[in-house]
This record gives sequence, structure tokens and C-alpha cells, in this order.
Amino acid sequence: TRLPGLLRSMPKAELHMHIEGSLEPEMIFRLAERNGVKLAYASVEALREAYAFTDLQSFLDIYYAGASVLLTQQDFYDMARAYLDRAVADNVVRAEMFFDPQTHTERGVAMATVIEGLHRACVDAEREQGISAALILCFLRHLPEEAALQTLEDALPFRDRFIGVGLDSSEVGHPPEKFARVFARARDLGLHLVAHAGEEGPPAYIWSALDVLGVERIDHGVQAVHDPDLMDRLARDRIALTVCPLSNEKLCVFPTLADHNIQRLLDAGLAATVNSDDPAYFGGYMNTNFTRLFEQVPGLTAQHAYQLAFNSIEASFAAVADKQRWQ
Ligand code: ES4
Ligand code: ZN
Repeated sequence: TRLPGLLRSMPKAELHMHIEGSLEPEMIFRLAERNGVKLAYASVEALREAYAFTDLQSFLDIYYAGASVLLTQQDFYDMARAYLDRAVADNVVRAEMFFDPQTHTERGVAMATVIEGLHRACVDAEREQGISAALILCFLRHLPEEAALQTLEDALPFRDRFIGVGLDSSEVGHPPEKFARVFARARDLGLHLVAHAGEEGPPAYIWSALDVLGVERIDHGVQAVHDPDLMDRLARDRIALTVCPLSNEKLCVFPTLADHNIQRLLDAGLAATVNSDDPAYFGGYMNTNFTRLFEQVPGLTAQHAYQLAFNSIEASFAAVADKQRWQ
């Protein structure tokens, strides 16, 4: 199956991308120079050569190093505008972008710098390019829950500048229930709730993301296929899975892209979506994820393509009137 024209032209929502993961090597070097930050790599080529990952942690180590060049509000703005330009080119009509404030506040960057830079980019892209863009604040799960609680408090002066909270970074050993209190607090604040679960971690982490944290979507979730009762639950409640095909390939979640289980998820009636995760690190933005997936997985049809685009808009946190306009 190929369908490249349909895959590229259909309006779609991106629900799972880390804005720090959109930093291309060229921009990392440009910002390092602009800010006087020393990098551990001699050139763009040497940095790109380091992008050979064996699992999630091997990626995260390089991803956090790349993010160390971000210092000023303009840096966050430029990064987000560059991503939103690429999203518009891929017919993304709605982008919900994760950001990791702890990666920056731990280096002495103010919360205001991070959020105002990203927010201005969303406002300007909406006005100039017509894309709908929103921010989701993610907690780093390898750090203690107390740090997540403090991060949420620090972000409260900017409560109207993000629509929800998520949970990312090293999954195994850091189950969702570790963050029960901070998610309860976020719920009280009226924020949307999502969490990474079942990328490398077991189905039990997807269950606790749903039943302890109360999340509305599961980021990744591809390990759900190992638990038939969980598959029933996800299908019955139409819990969206924000699946990231090229990420799964690059982090060796599946041996090859052809082994991806997205068709099993869709054919079981789950609300799977396609997303780019960290497009600068994993080999492509939205349409490359769609076209390579449909090239490699033999049974995928135009019906699956339509379903994936429909699911992405349906599962977005956009206003109902916007969703109706896009569908
Ligand atoms: C991430 Cl692929 C992935 N998984 C978990 N946390 C992340 N942060 C950025 N990319
Ligand atoms: Zn992710």
C-alpha cells in the first residue's frame, strides 16, 4: 500500500510531539553559537552520527544534551515556529505540543522564558498560518513527584497558556501511580490529562495511567496488545493512543517498521493516531511517519488512513466547532 497523495493532503492533528525533540542539529549549533554554549560534538555531522539509539534511555541522554542550548525566550519561540512551519506543510491543522519545563528550570532558565516563548509562537502561527496550536506541560518521571508538584505550582501564573499536563522521560521503574497527587492537583485546576504509558513499560502502566491518574489519552500505548482485557477497555472507552511509528522503529520498540502493530490496534477498534514524537531525532515529521508506515506495513488501506486522521481530530482537545470544521 502507498497512498502518498491521500496521506499528505488529508487534514490531521498532531497530538504527540515534544517541542524540544523538533530541534534539528543545524538549529542546535546555531543556538549554541548565539548563546555561547559549549557542545560535546564538533559538527552538525558528528551530532547527527550520534543519533543511533538502542532504547528510550539512549535517546533521552542525547535529547537532554541538545536542549541545553535553549536559554532565551527567542530560542523557544524560534524552535516552536520552525516546528509549526513543518506542521503546516504536512497539512496539520491542530498541533498539541509537549514541553518539559524541568529540563530548562533545572539549568536556571525561568518558567516565564519557556512558556512565554512557546506561547508567542503558538499565537503568531495561528494568526499568520491558520494552524491551531496548544501546549501540554510534561513532568519528567525520572524525578521525584515533589519536583513535579513544584513545577506545576511554578507554572500557575501561566495557567491560561497550556491546556493540560503529561508525563514523559524514562518509563520503566517510574509507574504512573508515582504521580497520583500531582495529576489530582492538575485535574482540580481543570487541566487535560495525558501520560506516556506502554512505550517500553508493561500494560499495568497503561491501567494505572487510566485508573489512578485518570488520563484522557495514552501516549504510545503499543504494549496494550499483550493484555486482551486492556484492549477491550481502550476500545470501549475510545481512549486514544498517540502512536509514533518512526520513534518506535528508532528506539527498537519493534524490530522493524514492518513489524509495527498499528493495524492490530485499529482493527481491534482502538482510537489509534499517528504522530512524530521527536521529529528531528527519529527521521521525520508527520507526513513521513504516515508515508513510511503505509509503505512498510502491508495491510494498511485508504480506510485505515482516513480512520487515523479522523481519530486524531476527534481525540484532540480542540473546541468542538473547530473539530467539526476539520472533519
Ligand atoms: C520521549 Cl519517545 C519519548 N518517550 C518518553 N519521553 C520522551 N521525551 C521525549 N521523547
Ligand atoms: Zn513522547
